[in-house]
Amino acid sequence: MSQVVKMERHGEVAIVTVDSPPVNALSAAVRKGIFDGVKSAAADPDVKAIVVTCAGRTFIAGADITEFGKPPQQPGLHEVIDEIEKCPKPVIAAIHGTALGGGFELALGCHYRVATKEAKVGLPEVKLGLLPGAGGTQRLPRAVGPEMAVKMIVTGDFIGAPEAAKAGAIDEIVDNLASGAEAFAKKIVAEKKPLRKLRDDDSKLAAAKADRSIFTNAAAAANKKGRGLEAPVTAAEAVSHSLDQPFEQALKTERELFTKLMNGEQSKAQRYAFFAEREAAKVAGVPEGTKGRDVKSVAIIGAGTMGGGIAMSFANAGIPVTLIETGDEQLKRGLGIMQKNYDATAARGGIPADAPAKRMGLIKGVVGIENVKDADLIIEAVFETMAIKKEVFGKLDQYAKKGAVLATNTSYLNINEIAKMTQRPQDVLGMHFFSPANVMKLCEIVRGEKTAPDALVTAVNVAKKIAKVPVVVGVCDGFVGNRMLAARGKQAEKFLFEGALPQQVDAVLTKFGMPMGPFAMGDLAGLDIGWRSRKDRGIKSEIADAICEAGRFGQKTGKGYYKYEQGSRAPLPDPEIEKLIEETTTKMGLKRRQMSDDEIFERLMYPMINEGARILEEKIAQRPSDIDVVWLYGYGWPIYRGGPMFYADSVGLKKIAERLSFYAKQTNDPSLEPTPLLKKLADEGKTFASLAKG
Ligand code: T1G
Repeated sequence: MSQVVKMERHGEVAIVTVDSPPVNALSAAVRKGIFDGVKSAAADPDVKAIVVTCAGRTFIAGADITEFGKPPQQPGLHEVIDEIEKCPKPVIAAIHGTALGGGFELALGCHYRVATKEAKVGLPEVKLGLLPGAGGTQRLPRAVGPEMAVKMIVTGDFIGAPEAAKAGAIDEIVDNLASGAEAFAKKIVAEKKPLRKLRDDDSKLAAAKADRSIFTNAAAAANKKGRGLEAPVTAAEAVSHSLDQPFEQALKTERELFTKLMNGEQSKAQRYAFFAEREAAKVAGVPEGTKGRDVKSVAIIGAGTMGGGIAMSFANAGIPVTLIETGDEQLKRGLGIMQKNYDATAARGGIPADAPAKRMGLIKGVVGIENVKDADLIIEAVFETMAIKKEVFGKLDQYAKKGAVLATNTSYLNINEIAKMTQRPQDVLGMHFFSPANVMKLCEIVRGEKTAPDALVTAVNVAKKIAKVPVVVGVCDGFVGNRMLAARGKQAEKFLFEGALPQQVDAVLTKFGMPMGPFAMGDLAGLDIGWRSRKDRGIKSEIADAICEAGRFGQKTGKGYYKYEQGSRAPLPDPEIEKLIEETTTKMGLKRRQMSDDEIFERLMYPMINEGARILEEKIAQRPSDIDVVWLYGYGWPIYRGGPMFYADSVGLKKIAERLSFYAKQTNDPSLEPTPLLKKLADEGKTFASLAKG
């Protein structure tokens, strides 16, 4: 047998075991090992049944994504599944962990399936811009019915083994996988059960033949959730052919549709994003094998919007937190907002009805910072001024136990300054959550100049534990995300003086796939925040200031760059704003002009990419893909476009450098000139991705 697949005999049952860490992905070696194992067991006269199982933490978690784009190696997954399905002896899949993608498709090609209660199954290929390409679109509808199948395939959601058993995809839930699967195999043989093939069982399709709206509804729902994504709609189409094409032909159609997606731009970007997210959690520049500190108790300081959202993130992950405020009133208000949030989510079915009580039960509200004394991790989320943060960290130094990690949620203040308020700068770092903190997945882990490696690894581990996506960044104004956002915002601001209106600028980005443009974002966050900060720094911005002077702070006042109807968050263009812009620019003696969408797009996108290149030059980000992860999970960058640096490589750095130079001259703004790193890569015909290869 092969290195990664073993075959042994337990009496009349052959056990084919895949052992290919970390997730038993279907690499060429694994496929060959299973193929050979099943073939030789089928030929062995003493073998009456075959069990396919996996060592390690999970059943096969899918095709080996690292092999995509490389020349295919035989046997393909289809051949392996065909070998199993046509085997003259019953083949039973023994599932634990997460049987996903090609792994679940292989299990569906088996004659029977058993699983542990904790196991999960799913066809998440759409998350990679693909669809199940090894028969899943045809076997799953025959196992569970087309309606449940198309929903699972179009969303990529996993389901638990008990639910899958109830629906007909799993035959038995076993307590002990090895003995349970073997006993099940012996029972099948003893009872002379038929070699049941899903391809031959159309009984669950009949009901849906009359109602094909299940496919259009599933696709429409997916489209609503992931605007612009091709895979969900194509996957729904593939599943629908289970009703109108014979099995073999529908498999062929599935293959064609799969190949089209696999070779398309969207899947390349989504597969890149899959690995980029995992790469980001690997902290560069810490000694190999650095372990994180034990975190058994967490305290959060500040029950405001951010502190409350962070507390909810821990509670959502089932982790108890102590939430500390300076007074009962503030604490009560903060807990009240969380309770309201949970109740609203439960009311719309987002979480179980009993979840609000359970999760609020994990959040212990107390008054007084001395309550941090037992915490292993303390996250400060108080008012965003350096003076207050310094005061808090001075107290943390006094009350926190030795070895506690002291994290600030600041979105741009200097962590090194804050760390100086303590005798333990090695324990201080940033955990920059994005608002709303209980929803947004990104957490920028800000590394201070003295932050200890194990403190960093601790913060990364905790972020992953609360289902966040951690990215380690360096100290600078705005770290990675907000620094690039500021570069983009500076250009957007100029467009209003030059001739564009907020709605034109925002539409250019929403057409690209961003959830909203800079002006709608400003209205959402509140224009008064920027206004106050400009006044503190003595900076004038005539149009933005005039808008705030008119009391238009954005959604919170029903008017900002846009107007908002009562109870609606939809931004509506406001003629008042057009008038205000005209008047302000006329007073300034400016002549506005028609701006093209292309110019607006390039002058929003390329300065942002240029700032990303500066961030790499200054080593504020460890790798270009980290910058992409920040934008994918912190700002809703469309997953099918990979991230700003991935996108820049797809445009070509030469073109971007040329356009930046052009705009630098056209707008007399030397800061737009391509930064040396971008210029060098462009001149050498290289990509940002080439930096990651070292
Ligand atoms: N191929 C290659 N490597 C994979 C992999 C895969 N399918 N899945 C995970 N890894 C690596 C991952 O990069 C990381 O590596 C390590 O395993 C642990 O992953 C024909 C074509 C299984 C739920 O989409 O959802 O089948 O960083 O950090 O949080 O129709 O991994 O340690 O070096 O995510 O415990 C379909 C993708 C493929 C499943 C485990 N399958 N994987 O989560 O660990 S397409 C998927 C996951 C397909 C067929 C089609 C998760 C997980 P490293 P991790 P985790």
